[in-house]
Amino acid sequence: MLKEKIQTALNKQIELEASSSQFYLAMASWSETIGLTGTSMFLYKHSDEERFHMLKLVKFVNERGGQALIPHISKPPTTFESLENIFKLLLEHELNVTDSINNIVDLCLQEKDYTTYNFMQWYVSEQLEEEALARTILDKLKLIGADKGGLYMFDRDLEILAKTLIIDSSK
Ligand code: OFO
Repeated sequence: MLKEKIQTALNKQIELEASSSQFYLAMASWSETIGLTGTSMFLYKHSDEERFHMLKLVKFVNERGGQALIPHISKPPTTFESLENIFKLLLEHELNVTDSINNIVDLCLQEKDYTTYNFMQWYVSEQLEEEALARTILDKLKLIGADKGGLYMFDRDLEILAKTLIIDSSK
């Protein structure tokens, strides 16, 4: 049985993952409207991944005898300043998510809930990958600057990357 404090923290995380999914979906849609096909494919995939992160938590909470709460999500932005702005916001958001996951891991240790502690390790590794990817993308965008040819190549690279991203629901 899940302790109340752990359940509350996991339900907050469900909300955060759901809001990540909506946020990246808004970014994907905006990118698509300005012709950045590869970037939008990558962000649609990222949004799906976040939904999967949310679902994994929902199932875990319910399997442990708790009750997962499906949250109400506030409306994400409809436009963004630039491509660089998108990935800056994405990295900032991921850093918040990492803090939140680290807080849950701390709480698990305080409450001696080693099952949830083990379960959360998957999210710890996932955050490491997501932060690294967002930083790499931002570095590339800084290098490209205002170069239109570079931007075209960047968008094509993200299309290729999006095609290789597999959401492994068996993990
Ligand atoms: Fe769920 O990893 Fe990003 O937010």
